[in-house]
Amino acid sequence: MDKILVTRKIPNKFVQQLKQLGEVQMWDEEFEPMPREQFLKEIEEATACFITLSEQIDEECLEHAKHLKIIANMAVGYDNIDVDSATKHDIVITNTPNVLTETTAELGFTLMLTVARRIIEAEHYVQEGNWKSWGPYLLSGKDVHGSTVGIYGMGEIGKSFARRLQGFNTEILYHNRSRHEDAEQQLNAQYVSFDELLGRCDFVVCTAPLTSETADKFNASAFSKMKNDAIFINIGRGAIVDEEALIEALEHHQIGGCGLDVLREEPIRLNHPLLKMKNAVILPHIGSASVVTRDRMIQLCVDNIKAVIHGEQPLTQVHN
Ligand code: 8YV
Repeated sequence: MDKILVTRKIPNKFVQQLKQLGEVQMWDEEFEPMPREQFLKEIEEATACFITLSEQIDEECLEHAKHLKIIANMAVGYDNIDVDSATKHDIVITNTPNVLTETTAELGFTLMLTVARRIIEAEHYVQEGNWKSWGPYLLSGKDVHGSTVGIYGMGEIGKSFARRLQGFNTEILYHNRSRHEDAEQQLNAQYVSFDELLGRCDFVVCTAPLTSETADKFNASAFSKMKNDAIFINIGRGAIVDEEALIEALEHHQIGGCGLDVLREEPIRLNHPLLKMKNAVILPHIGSASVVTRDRMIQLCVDNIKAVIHGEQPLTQVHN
C-alpha cells in the first residue's frame, strides 16, 4: 500500500481524498512544522509527500526517501527544493501556480496602499488615544494614483498586480529576465533596465521568485538608486533583499518606507530592527492566505499526488 506523508495538518476533506490513495501519515499541527529528524524518518517509507515551505528538500532528505515518487509543494515558489537532485532521484516535484495568483497580487496591493497611506500607524494612533484633534498634515502619506510603479518580476503575479493598477492612472514600468510583450500591450507596462526601474519609480514591487539571479538583488547599491520617498514592497521571497541594507536605507531616508510579506528568516525574531520602524510594515507571509485559495492549493497538491500514484502525468510539475 502507498504511504502518503503530510507534513502539516490539513482539513479532513483532503485527508479523506488521500486515504483513497493510500495510508496517510499526517503531522497533527497546523502552525508548527514537523521536526526535521522525524521528517527524515517518516519520508523513508513514503511514496508521496505533501510539504510546505518549512521543509527543506535537499540531498540528505532525498537519500532517505527510498520509495518516494512525488513531492507536492504547497506553494508556487520552490526554492526550498533541490529540483536537480530530486530529478536525479526520479522524484517528481509539483507546485501550485495559477490558483494563488490573484489572491497574492491582492495582498501585494493591500500592502502597497497600507504603507502609502500609513494605515498601521494611523490605527495605532487611534488605539493609543493620540487622536485629540485634526491637523492639516496629520498622518498624510503618498498617493498611488498618478505615480510611477515598478514591478520587478513580471510573471503571473506581476501581471495580476499590473492589472490592479489599471484603475489608478499610474505609469507602469517593469523589469524581468525576459520581456513580456503581452504585458506591454495589454497592461501598458514599459520594459526598463533594473537601474532605470529603481531610479524612476515611486513604488517598487518585487514579485520575483528566489533564484541565483534574484538573490540579494535589492542591496545597498539598489536602495541608493531609489527615490528618497520611494516605497518598496516585497511579496516574492525574503532572500531577494539584503535586510541590513534595507534597514540602513530606511534609517538614512534613502527610501521612504517598505512593506514586506516575506523575510529572510521566517518567522521574524521579535527583536528584529525592522519591527521597530514606523515606516516598515511586516506581514507573516500571508500572500496566498484566503480560505478559497488555500483550499485550491491543497486540492492541487492532492490532485498531483493522485495523478502520480495512478501513473499519470501530474498537473503542475516543476522542471529546472
Ligand atoms: C504560500 C508562497 O502561502 O506560493 C508561494 O510561493 O509564498 C505562498 O503562497 C506559502 O508558500 C505556503 O507554503
